[in-house]
Amino acid sequence: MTMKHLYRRALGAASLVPAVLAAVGLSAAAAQADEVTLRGTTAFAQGTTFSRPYEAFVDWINEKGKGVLQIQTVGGPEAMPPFEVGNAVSAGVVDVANVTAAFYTNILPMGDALKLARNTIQEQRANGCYDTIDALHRERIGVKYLARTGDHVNFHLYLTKPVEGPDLSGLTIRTTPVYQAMFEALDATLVTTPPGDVYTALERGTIDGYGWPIQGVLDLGWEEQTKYRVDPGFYQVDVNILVNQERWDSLTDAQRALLEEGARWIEARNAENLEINAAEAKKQAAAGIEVIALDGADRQRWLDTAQDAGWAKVEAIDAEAAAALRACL
Ligand code: 173
Repeated sequence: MTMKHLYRRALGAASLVPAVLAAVGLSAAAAQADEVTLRGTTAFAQGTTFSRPYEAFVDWINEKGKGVLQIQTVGGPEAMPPFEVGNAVSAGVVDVANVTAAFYTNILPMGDALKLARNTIQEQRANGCYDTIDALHRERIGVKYLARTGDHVNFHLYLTKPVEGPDLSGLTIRTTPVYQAMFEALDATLVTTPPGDVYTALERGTIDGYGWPIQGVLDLGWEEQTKYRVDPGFYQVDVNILVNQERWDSLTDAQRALLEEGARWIEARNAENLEINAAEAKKQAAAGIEVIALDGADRQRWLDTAQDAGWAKVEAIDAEAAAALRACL
């Protein structure tokens, strides 16, 4: 080998160095770019009852997902009206949403069935119902149904004046799609509002009561304007974590696995709701909210109307999907 050749070789090797460095640099950059940040929103005010599980989920993901995936909450109902959140995650305006199905019946009317569940999300995953619900979300609104919180939490009617029984005629009640079919069947006059408008409506006397779960009344300061809670509770809260489908499909297996693991983690915490419900009922009593406990035939009518009117509504929307859900919820 001549000096000239050696020189050429050395030069060649040397000229590889920048190329290697560039490649290393590139792959380091690529590894960093692998961490994606999803933009999230919550339909419930941050720091309040039905936002808290989502916030815990986000913290869990951001802790475990360093270098893999992060979620940044870009705002709550102050930034986006709650009834627009479903549209936003469907259209990809946000990547992740914490929202109850009642707030997106404008795009997925069948979502109204989720509150009719009498089992837990763990049971729904085991019996295939989760897959049916996920498919409905994917096919109809382009959204991955990631997680469900709210299991074990029932809804109630809260009032500023007493009732004798299940007949709600003469009362103007704030509603969402959750209570609509039931309260309509009991002859109430209904006004639909997001949670953020309830306090003012009570204060002004434009409503005589409102539907809301057992949890969260004191969180929102509504106990000041509330005299009665009607028992028993009915239905079961669904507050769902949704992911835009295209965004979901663009993620790596590791990123999707992280989100799925976070979903199971937050769903396992639904069990804590039993204790929280009892504590909330005590706090309501301490705040002066009296219980109107329906019993006997009144109680039966209350609960039967909830179930019958609730299912009739979703059966009218899509009989086939309703039958599939009724068999597994
Ligand atoms: O009353 C509501 O705003 C409502 O529909 C709801 C649903 C789930 C949790 C909390 C409230």
